[in-house]
Amino acid sequence: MTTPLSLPMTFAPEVATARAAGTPIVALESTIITHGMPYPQNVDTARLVEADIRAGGATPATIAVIDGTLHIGLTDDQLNALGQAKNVAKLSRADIAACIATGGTGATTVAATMIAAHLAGIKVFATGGIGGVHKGAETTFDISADLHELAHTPVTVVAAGAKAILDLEKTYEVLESLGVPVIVFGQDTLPAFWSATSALPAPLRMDNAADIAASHQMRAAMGLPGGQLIANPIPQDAQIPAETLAPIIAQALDEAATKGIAAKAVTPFLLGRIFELTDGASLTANIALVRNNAALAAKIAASF
Ligand code: PSU
Repeated sequence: MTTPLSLPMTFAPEVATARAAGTPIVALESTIITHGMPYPQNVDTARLVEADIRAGGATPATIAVIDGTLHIGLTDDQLNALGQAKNVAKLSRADIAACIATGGTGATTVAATMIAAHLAGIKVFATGGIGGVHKGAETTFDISADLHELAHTPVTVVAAGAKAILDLEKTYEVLESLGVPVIVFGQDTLPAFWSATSALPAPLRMDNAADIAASHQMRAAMGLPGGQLIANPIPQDAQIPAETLAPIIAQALDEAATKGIAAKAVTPFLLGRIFELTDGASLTANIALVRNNAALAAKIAASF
């Protein structure tokens, strides 16, 4: 007989307090820190986003695996160390258990953060943009595990839509096939990450946090598995118009293809090149949109 293993999961002090008091908690991912933004802006942003959630009346819980323990909420020292660590694994559904079992350290993507948030009883999670169907997926089959996770795990994910480096039409087509509600906040078109709008119509639209929380609860009441994607447009004054970005994204994609960048390395490579090609403007917009998502997520968490 083998002894069942228990999950090493630990809560940061402020998260433990919020759980005991039953006050709202918002989960945050850590791949955006380790693979999505350069140091030191990554750590600065993580701190700002946590502060935004506190200002919105909720408690932030940044999630990561450190030395084989699943952390729900990080101390400032842990956040700072993760932001500077080299060769941190980028964990998704396929590899998070292996990382914990072998005592590893890794940052959680949207998919892995949803799994961890659900284990910790957290219903709302804020990030920048979800992964999705990559351009050229008809030959590479590169489709983010984030999409299937949204179909499986009952967490409401607040993002500025899918990242604009992706094939947005195919991404939303797959989400529809998987039965994932895509709710645009406050407008009739889907946002496109760094840009507030796109040519794609909003599958669903809601204008207040209470409706979003109610729709999450109604899915549970109906026994429907999975979460919801809340597509929250970047504020107008912080956006980069899609026309400005299109040639830059095309150049970054060309370079990725020429260099043979594949699998988990694609998204970090593209984000890094777009940062360079926009002289940092893409990062400024990314920070603004994550903070905007954190503020909405706090309101949704408070509505539960
Ligand atoms: N949001 C951002 N920057 C990021 C991410 C989200 O603003 O880097 C991360 C998330 O962790 C998401 C991942 O799950 O990018 C998508 O990676 P991939 O395309 O390899 O699935």
